[in-house]
Amino acid sequence: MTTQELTTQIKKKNSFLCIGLDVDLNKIPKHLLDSKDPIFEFNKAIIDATHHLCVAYKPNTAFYEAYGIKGWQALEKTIQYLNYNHPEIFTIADAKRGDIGNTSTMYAKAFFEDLAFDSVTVAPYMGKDSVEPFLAFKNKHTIMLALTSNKGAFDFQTLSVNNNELYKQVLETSKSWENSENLMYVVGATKAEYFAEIRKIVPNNFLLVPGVGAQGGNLQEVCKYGMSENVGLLINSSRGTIYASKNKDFAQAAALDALELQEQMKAILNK
Ligand code: OMP
Repeated sequence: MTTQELTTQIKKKNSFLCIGLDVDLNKIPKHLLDSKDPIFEFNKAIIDATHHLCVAYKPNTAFYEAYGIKGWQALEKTIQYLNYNHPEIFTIADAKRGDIGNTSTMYAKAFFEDLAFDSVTVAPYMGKDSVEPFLAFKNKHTIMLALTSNKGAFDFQTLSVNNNELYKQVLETSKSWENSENLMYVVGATKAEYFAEIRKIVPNNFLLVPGVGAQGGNLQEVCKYGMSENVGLLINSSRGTIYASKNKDFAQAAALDALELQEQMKAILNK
């Protein structure tokens, strides 16, 4: 999917919501545990109830890998269900990969070719040759960590390097990498006050913004400083949306939470 197609979807749906499919068997409604594939059944119900309100889904692979082969099969079924039924929806494998070049190529093949995700999250720590193998894939997107939503972001990401904060250096340096037009960046919603500075360096790239809902980030603030001409934001909500209810009405409750976020987004887009 191209970023142009993503922006078209955003305008059509009046939404830049990404729903995080972080499935924890301890948190899903008990009645689903009797089914053959509870993770997939949960995802399918959430997708069926919310697909008209969001433009992206982001399964975090940790929540699948934790359940071994069954978890990985549920991830595969989920992405196949999405690509077959909702090919216009942007898909993010939140895997935070990155390694020496030949290994990164295999990670990229796993997520872009085998599982057919539109994008994957990548850590920048190992530098250019660890990220460029992901960027080599046409019409696929590499979402690199810039300034993350957690407290530990201040351990390294804001340290001064060459009189520049490290996360800013990451943004600046990565702009010169081959196929850098395929880059998006992760910036936490809990760091709203940093968005204006970030937009000076990357005015047009899409930013994946996790941290609203359960982590307390503020949607209005993020949009005020982070929105670009082509919108340029994907705001993620995982726990706050998918676990809105623990009961049989979980999918309707997720849809209500998503609707609330989408209505806020619509108001912002139409301002
Ligand atoms: P909730 O806090 O439940 O909405 O989930 C946030 C999701 O975004 C989880 O899958 C996190 O792993 C992920 N995430 C962050 O919370 N903070 C970041 O800085 C980066 C990510 C991410 O890359 O998506």
